[in-house]
Amino acid sequence: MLPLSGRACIMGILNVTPDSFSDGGEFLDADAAVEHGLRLVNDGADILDIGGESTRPGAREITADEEIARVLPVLKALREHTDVPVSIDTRKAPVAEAALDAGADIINDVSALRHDMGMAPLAAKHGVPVVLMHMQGNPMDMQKHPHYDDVVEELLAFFRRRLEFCAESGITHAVVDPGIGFGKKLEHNLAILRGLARFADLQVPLLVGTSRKSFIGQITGHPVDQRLAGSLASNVYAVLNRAQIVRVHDVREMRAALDVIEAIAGKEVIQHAV
Ligand code: HH2
Repeated sequence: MLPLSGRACIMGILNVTPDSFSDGGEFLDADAAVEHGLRLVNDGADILDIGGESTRPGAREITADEEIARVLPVLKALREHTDVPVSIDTRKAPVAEAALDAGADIINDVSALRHDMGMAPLAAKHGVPVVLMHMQGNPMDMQKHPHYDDVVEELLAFFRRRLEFCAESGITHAVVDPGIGFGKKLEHNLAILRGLARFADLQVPLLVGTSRKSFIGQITGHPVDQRLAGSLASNVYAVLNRAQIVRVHDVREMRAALDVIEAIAGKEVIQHAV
């Protein structure tokens, strides 16, 4: 189940990969990954999102076995130390299945269940929530020529179709995520963030992931290791425009930013914002 209580919820990113765009290689060692995951929980993460495959632009797809070998030891060890909900960030049903069997609670699929046809029946069988992220193209080619006539309208239409597919597949809990940076130019990312409140029409929780992404670098000129301020600003904007979950690397700082907003505007800020 999703830990949604009316407060904005923080999903802490735990990448067990050699090549993720901002923290690749930092937590490839299982002990370091577990230690980092527990630090994120201590810093205020409501969900831990564990991923074993980078989906940065141009990333090479790895095999399910490789991905399982990266994430499973970390997930199993984390389960012994914390009961914080864990989501598995994968497009592959065998990886999701191994993770669910090891105690994961949520599937985070950047292909919105389109990459592996085994994913929807698996999610339905386990009764777990699924994050449906929008991506135009695939990681290999998505940033080559992204094109939209009306990006927000096109994403809303996409999600209506995917939510229908979920209902037909027996999936009862879905979350939508516009997929910032996935087949989108700067102008598209900005239009999506500006139009976030319109995603409330879909009547399912909204997740947004801006953390350290390149659109922040395009705006500020800052390299990936200096995008904390831009990440916080964009996530605060998202929460004030109805995002219920923000997916971030810097949990401690995000928690503090949300605590301040809540102190000013009240805990129900996400329900009453804009
Ligand atoms: N972004 C990334 C990966 N997974 N999942 C969702 N639902 N939303 C996102 O915006 C999203 C995601 C990319 O970020 P990161 O995990 O830091 O990098 P990489 O894919 O290089 O591992």
